[in-house]
Amino acid sequence: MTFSISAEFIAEQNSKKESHLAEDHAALGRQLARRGVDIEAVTERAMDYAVAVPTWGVGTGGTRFARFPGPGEPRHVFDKIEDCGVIHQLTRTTPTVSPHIPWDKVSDYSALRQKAASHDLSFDAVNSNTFQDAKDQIRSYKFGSLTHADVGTRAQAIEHNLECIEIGRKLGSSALTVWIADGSNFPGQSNLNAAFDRYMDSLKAIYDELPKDWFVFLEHKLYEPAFYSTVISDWGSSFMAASELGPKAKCLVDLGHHAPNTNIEQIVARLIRAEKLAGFHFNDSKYGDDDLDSGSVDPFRLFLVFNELVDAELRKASGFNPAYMIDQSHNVTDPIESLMQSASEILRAYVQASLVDRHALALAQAESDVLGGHLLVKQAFITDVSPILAEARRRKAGAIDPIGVYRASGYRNQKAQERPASTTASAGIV
Ligand code: PSV
Ligand code: MN
Repeated sequence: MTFSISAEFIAEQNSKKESHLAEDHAALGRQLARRGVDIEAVTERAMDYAVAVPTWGVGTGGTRFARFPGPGEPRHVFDKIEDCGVIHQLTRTTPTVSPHIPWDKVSDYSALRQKAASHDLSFDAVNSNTFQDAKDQIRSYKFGSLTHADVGTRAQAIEHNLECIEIGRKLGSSALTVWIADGSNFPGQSNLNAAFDRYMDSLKAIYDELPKDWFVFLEHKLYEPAFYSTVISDWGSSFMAASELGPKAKCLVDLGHHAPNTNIEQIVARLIRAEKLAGFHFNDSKYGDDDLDSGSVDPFRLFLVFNELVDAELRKASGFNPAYMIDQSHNVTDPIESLMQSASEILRAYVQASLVDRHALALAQAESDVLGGHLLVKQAFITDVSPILAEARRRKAGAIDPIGVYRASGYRNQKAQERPASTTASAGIV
């Protein structure tokens, strides 16, 4: 028997905080009522919101320099599912997991699906991996994959993506996320347009094999590991590719994949307008693709992204149905704690964005009331919606204080005993 956190334990821990939460929720309710906002409606929105957790996120990550393994790390995808299960059990915000192939390859996918279901989890978009060489792979991706100059290497990378679709079908997914590391490190190494043409040929071959109800999410990234040029470097290249491919191809926005100070919310707005927003890989950053915890460095930026999303949702923008996922590397924290905190911060941004008085905002904008418009957005951002988040969790039998309950449960120590440290584990993220 492996250790798990019981519903009784969560209820017992919650009972210590319930009366204070009720007071705080009621007080916030009165404050919001003065602004014409019904806290019950907002609490229900919070209860309905969901974001996917990446299987690779529950392992300790690392940098190019070192990886410092933590105790009780998951040894394989079944362990990862257990950890993802705890995140959902306590936060009630993460009912799906996003797998990465071949990291999560197994011989029996129905067993994996059942394991996930036993933790109230199902599978979100499958991520293909042609940015490193898999064991026993015939051709190397050192100089590229879907855009490699060698046709055989491209065929192998296409085949891998088709295998990902096959695995995804077995797991009940309906989307494939493609991020390639392809690019060049030296001017002259690669023909910039020929590489893009090869990308299109490869993606067309994958697109043609997508099941009827599937989407392919194209993930762009400015740089790294290619430091001179990246084939799908920005939302322009991604949008160009998705447009040429067709309606089942959309553009995924990883918050860390832009130049510093880029106005990401404006990119999001444009992709919504073009009906090409696939969804997100949430994380936070200070300098580049830092893969820090969502909302930890710049919560206002996260809020402004959600401001666009909620605006699109409420006006029922055509074709708007983004997939929300987290994509972070937890190098110095307990990954379960980081993911719970991140899910909570993402939900916070969603709830705050739901508080914007959109009617008043439209009026302010129409009248060029610059500061008036700004203050309406700012007022929503500075509202402490913590009682709504906690109450939404409590009503769904989650934890009022997820990290507190997790620490009190002793889950990590239990897993440290159950899961002997692996000597082979490499960096959890690249
Ligand atoms: C690349 O930096 C990325 O954001 C892609 O989504 C990968 O699948 C993920 O990180 C894990 O390496
Ligand atoms: Mn990503």
